[in-house]
Amino acid sequence: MSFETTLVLIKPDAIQRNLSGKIINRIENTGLKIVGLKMIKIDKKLAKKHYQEHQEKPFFENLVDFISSSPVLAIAISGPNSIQKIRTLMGQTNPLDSPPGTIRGDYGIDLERNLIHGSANDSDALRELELFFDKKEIQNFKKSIDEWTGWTTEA
Ligand code: IDP
Ligand code: MG
Repeated sequence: MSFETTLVLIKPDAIQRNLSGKIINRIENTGLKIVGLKMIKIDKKLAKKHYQEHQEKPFFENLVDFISSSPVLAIAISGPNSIQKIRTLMGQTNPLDSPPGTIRGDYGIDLERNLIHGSANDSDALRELELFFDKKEIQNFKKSIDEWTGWTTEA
């Protein structure tokens, strides 16, 4: 088990469709812990940095335009294996390939408007968290239910 912090973005489509509460509820239900949260309007410069791995892709311009089109919620989420757990909760990149029970499977039909971003791996998580949060904006705190969810820090 690895103790990790990951970055989630609740994308513009989810905010516009009033789905952010439902998505946050699913994240909280897992036992993972929200340790940072803010609403921001991503500018083009930040969007390009965040999606730098896709800069050669044909959909890059659309992706940058979409993520900066309307506010998002940036959320830092900590806990055991949080990177993989969030990816599992999200479903596949294309909502069509995402089974019911996943966020993209339940709420999406469009590859571009797929509601949520989650960091893909350790190095992406570190890089993306730094783009969206100052260290002082991350709250490391205990909850009394931690022992019941298996939320433990590694020694
Ligand atoms: P991920 O969000 O599941 O990690 P990535 O491959 O990192 O998926 O792609 C980033 C985002 O770019 C996706 O969430 C999706 O909105 C968009 N995207 C990915 N592939 C395509 C495509 O082939 N056409 C249009 N948009 C795409
Ligand atoms: Mg990705």
